[in-house]
Amino acid sequence: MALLTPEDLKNINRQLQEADSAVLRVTGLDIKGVCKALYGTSPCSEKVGIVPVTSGNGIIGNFSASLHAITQYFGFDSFVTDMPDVSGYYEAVRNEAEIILMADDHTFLAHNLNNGKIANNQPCTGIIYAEIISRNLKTESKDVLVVGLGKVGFPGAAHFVHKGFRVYGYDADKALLEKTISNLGVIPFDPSNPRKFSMIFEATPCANTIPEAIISEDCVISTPGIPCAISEELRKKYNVQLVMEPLGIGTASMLYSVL
Ligand code: NAI
Ligand code: 2YC
Ligand code: MG
Repeated sequence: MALLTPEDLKNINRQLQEADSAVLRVTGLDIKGVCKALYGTSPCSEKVGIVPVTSGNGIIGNFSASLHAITQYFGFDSFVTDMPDVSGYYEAVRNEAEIILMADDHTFLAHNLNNGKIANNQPCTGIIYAEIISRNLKTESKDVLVVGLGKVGFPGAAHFVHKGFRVYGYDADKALLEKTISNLGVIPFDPSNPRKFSMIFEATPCANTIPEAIISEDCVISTPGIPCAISEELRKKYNVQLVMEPLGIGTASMLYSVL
């Protein structure tokens, strides 16, 4: 699994504010508005306990601090436990956390102890980034290209299908592309026979996965993928609206989904 680095998370508040502005330009709503429209919920200062986890590759610098900043940004009352792991979980519950946020190298979860609801970052991220671009005010088109059909991309593609979009899909892993075609009825995109798209969703751990031949003028690219799917040069050349942020939008989706 592609792990975040402390570098990815530097200046998380600025990254979040810039992403919020991009979401507002594309959809007419801010991130809170999109989450409310998607889940029908709104935060009311719920107490969130953030528990650092030392397993696997261990604690990632800036990760818990970023979650603290993100939860505050979205209107939650949050704290990071002093202890990690089991002791940290115990500390969170004893300090009256209503929602637990914690991540090992494979799963990042939000668990609401009051209503029992639980969320996983990967599908929640795919769904929210798909919802954002599905609300693109700039085009009537219902065609969307999804690049990367893994743990984030597949749920994103499924969300587009559910919302009635014509979904073109591509993944370097042919087996995964075949699975998505048979399960979701996605149209296979052939990179050797490119066409222009005004909406592209990307969720891969690779850079520059979106070729110039498919980028239309004023294209919207919604991408949780790290590193960025297009170069700064191409972004400027086609005036691309880029919705991209390393952790906060996906975390907001998790939290709104368990309220
Ligand atoms: P995954 O490994 O499950 O899926 C990635 C997919 O991309 C794979 O199926 C792989 O075959 C495909 N792929 C790789 N290179 C490709 C290329 N050049 N062209 C087409 N497909 C290609 O990974 P997952 O969990 O879906 O995460 C995807 C990315 O999203 C990772 O970079 C991860 O760090 C990032 N991520 C970002 C979040 C955020 O909030 N911004 C939250 C969760 C994940
Ligand atoms: O600091 C800690 O508590 C670490 N155990 C956190 C590990 C997070 C691992 N996951 C990631 O790096 C991210 C996901 C949250 C989204 C994409 N990769
Ligand atoms: Mg995000």
